Amino acid sequence: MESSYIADRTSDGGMNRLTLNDDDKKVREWFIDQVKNYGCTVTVDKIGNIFAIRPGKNNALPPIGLGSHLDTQPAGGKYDGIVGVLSALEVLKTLHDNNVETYAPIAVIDWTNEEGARFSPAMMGSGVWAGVFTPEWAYSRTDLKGAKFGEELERIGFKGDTPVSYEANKLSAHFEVHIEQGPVLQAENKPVAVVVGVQAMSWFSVELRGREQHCGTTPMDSRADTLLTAAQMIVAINAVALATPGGLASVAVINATPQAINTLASHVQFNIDVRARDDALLALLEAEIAEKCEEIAAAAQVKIEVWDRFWTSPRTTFDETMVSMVRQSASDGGFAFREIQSGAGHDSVYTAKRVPTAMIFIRCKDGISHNPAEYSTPEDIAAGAEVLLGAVLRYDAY
Ligand code: HGY
Ligand code: MN
Ligand code: MN
Ligand code: MN
Repeated sequence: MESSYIADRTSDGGMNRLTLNDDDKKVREWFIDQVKNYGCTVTVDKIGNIFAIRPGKNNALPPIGLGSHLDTQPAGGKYDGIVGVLSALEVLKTLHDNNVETYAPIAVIDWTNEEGARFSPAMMGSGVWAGVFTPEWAYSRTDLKGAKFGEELERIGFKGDTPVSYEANKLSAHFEVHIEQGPVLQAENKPVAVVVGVQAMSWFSVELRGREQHCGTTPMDSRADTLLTAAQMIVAINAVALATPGGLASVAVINATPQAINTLASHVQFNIDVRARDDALLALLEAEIAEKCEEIAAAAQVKIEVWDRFWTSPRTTFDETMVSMVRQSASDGGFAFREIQSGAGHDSVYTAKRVPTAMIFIRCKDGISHNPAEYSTPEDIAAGAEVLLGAVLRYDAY
């Protein structure tokens, strides 16, 4: 896991390799160095997606894509995304070391900004490639310090010259290995899962406007207390999701001004992450959360100035032929496995909009992820890479 040392390590061993920071630049350069050992040509597109292409017998065919991401959360783990790229590198190495010439070329891909933790939304690089976002919109996104995505991409030297689109960088299919980021495989004592799809999800930005008032002189019954209102909304959002089986809702970012200990907040911004097993349930959750928050604001003389669902991703179902190749590869490899729908978003959500796609999950300890304690055993990582190789060879022969 040499790549995990290319990062600002947090005190508890976490990884801070936020997209487009200096460590992301270094790990991209490390990745390009690695793939050169396996006879790959490298192209970087205009959103920084890196395609390392190993030629096959018939290079007129679009490559079989093996992708994931190298960016992390601010206090992330060493496996989320990284295992997918390293497993793909392992497949390249195995083909190279055994002089296997595939029929189609193989592309190992580092998708830009999968996490969406610094510049939202998530899965941005694969989303632009799939035609879901425009490059200009992506370039305009800013982080909490006001840095612009497009300027950061140029600063680290990874604003490539290849147009960023499926048409300019065709793939014939896409496989992705990823840690499960949940507890199911450990509970069932299985090393791998065949991922059949990804749940629906939306991200919101909410802004509330109250009144700055003196904490010491304003009577408790005549306040327009924005931070209190936000807190009541956060409790209500949690209650709606708790009461909705198959639904999840979280608030993990909040900003209040003026941040003076003796002045009631006049403005609060917070984000909501809503997820559900299907689109109908997501819509129901979104409507109920909005209704509850409107009631709370009305009772508090606080105005909801912004209620912006700035990103939504419908439920994704992966291609059955691809899923069956992963299933067959896991079974031929003698691995105990199960099928699963992913709770987390992945670049495969967007590649699935353009090409047949499937994913392989590997077990992770206690289901922990987006946390320094994230861990998968070398045996399970090897199992994931072996299932990936088997699926790729099946697809190549198909
Ligand atoms: O948000 C997600 O599910 C992923 O980590 N981008
Ligand atoms: Mn990931
Ligand atoms: Mn993640
Ligand atoms: Mn993800």
